[in-house]
Amino acid sequence: MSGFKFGTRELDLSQTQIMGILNVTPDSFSDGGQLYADNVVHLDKVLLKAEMMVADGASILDVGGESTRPGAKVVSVGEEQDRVLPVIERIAKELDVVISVDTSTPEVMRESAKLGAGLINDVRALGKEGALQAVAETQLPVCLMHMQGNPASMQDSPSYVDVIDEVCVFFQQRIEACQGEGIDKNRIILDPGFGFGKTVGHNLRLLNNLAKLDIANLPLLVGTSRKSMIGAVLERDLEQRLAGSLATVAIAVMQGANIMRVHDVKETVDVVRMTQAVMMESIDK
Ligand code: 7PM
Repeated sequence: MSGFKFGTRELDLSQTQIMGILNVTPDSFSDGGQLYADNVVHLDKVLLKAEMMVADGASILDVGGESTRPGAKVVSVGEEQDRVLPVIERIAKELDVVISVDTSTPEVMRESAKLGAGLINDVRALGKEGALQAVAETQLPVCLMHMQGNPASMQDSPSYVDVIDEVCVFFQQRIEACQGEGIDKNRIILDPGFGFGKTVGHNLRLLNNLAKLDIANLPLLVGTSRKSMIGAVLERDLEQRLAGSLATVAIAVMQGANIMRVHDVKETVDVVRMTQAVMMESIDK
């Protein structure tokens, strides 16, 4: 699994890589509010935050312009492009990092690829019309995330016979859909989608059984940072979820997670290094 290609860059996924979250949305969740306010992207603030995350050890930055929070406002394609594309262009010019674009929109996928993105991260697993074809054209790798339902209603009444089985079946189906459009298996990363159409119980079960999601040896991406499952267990508000988030990082890394999508890069790097040292029984990397 070492030497996974992200466009022009390559990362060794035998060591867990850190993906820093750069939300360019008006959402206060995930501290996006400061980077995007009064309907404009504050490019210099975004770049400062991006630089900091890279200095702290992030090898991937995930740039997102559409909030997938339950009940969030629908964002037009034009608006999403205005939020995301300038950020990608600027980071690609100035930083040595893989740029991931958190989008479900074919036009945004195509334009992002032209500007230097190295990964398409789609919470809808290329379910939108034209998304499979767009990714096939870009030649970029893609993260396929599992979600039950759609962002507007996914948390109304999530229900599974067995959440692990159903996530695995979903992965198999989306992998086949990708292959049908000419997207090679070795370009695919899988993500169980914590919080996306799942109760706290479903999320805890998935995290405790992450190693069972090993499908065709494909890399796993995990995003639990500050999510409501942590708030529910610890009864903590958003800004009080760092320790809980870091606990989930150790648990995921122990089970072979290849990429951790997080807000708190510096702290996560330490937990990843410590966990890997235990797994290797050695202080060398
Ligand atoms: C509101 C609710 C704002 C939820 C933002 C979120 C994931 C992702 C997101 C994930 C992958 C967040 C989420 N979560 N992409 N995008 N995996 N691949 O917590 O878990 O940032 S958005």
